[in-house]
Amino acid sequence: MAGRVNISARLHDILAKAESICVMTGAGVSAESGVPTFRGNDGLWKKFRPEELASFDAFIRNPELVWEWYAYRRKLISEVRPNPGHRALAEMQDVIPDFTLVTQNVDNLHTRAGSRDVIELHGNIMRSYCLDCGLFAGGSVQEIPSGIPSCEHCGGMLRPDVVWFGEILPQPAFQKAAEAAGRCDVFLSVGTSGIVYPAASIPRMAREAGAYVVEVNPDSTDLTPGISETLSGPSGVVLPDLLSILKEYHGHQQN
Ligand code: BJW
Ligand code: ZN
Repeated sequence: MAGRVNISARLHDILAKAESICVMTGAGVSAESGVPTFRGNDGLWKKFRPEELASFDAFIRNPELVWEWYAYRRKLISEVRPNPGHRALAEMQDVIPDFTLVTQNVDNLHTRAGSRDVIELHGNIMRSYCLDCGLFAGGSVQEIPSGIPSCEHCGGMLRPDVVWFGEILPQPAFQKAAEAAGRCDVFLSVGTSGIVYPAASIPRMAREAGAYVVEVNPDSTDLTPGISETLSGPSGVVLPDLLSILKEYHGHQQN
């Protein structure tokens, strides 16, 4: 059911003409599935802030603790389901000719909702790789490690395939995201606080290249001052509304 969110006439007009849309999501898009966001009290695990656990230094200092955090989160994520926000984005890819979905999330929920070619800026919590030989392991939602998992090939210590503070983002992913932001007509920044760089620079790249930048978030964020229009509400409500509008204007194309 469309029409619950107040969308300007200007945005209607822009959505009607849009040929290229780029969306970047953050933890807020998964909040309605029951995955805690990073900042705010629900982000705490055993009294640790994510910033205290999400670094290579923290991992080397106490790999048991950091793996315990990831095992807890893998289990939690494996028990939740994509929500209407994820599903609306998965449908948008068949409505808009040039549609790119970029996510900071590591939870795999966009792919589980049916999105194809999701650009993962911060990796994927379901994968691990060996610190010694680089071999990738896991990938199974069911695989919840206990203790420190080790490499099947060389016995080395595995680490989660995610991007921690101080680490470089996967360059092909960042490059593709920057290109999509640079060519889109509409950029949606969904459920992110815009605090963590370089991901937070992507909406600005879109704005500088001339896109209409829309923020979907119940709260204002660090990005809000540079945004063209704010749609204030939960992504599970706003994104299905945007999808309905896009379908009205663009019809439902089949692949
Ligand atoms: C809803 C909702 C609903 C709720 N609907 N919305 C000083 C200045 C600038 C930069 C730096 C600096 N000091 C250090 C840096 C660099 C650092 C950084 O940005 N730090 C900042 C914290 C200051 N960045 C890095 O280190 C990055 N690498 C890098 O820069 O490399 C270059 C370099 C290397 C070496 C030396 C120097 C430079 C790497 C960043 C990696 C981030 N990794 C994490 C963890 C991933 C693994 C894991 O999950 O365990 O990524 S941190 C965490 O934050 C995670 C997230 O992807 C990321 C962003 O969080 P997000 O998604 O925005 O979540 P929240 O919780 O912040 O916000 C949720 C939002 O949802 C809120 O706004 C809610 O209102 C909203 N919401 N319900 C819609 N229903
Ligand atoms: Zn190995």
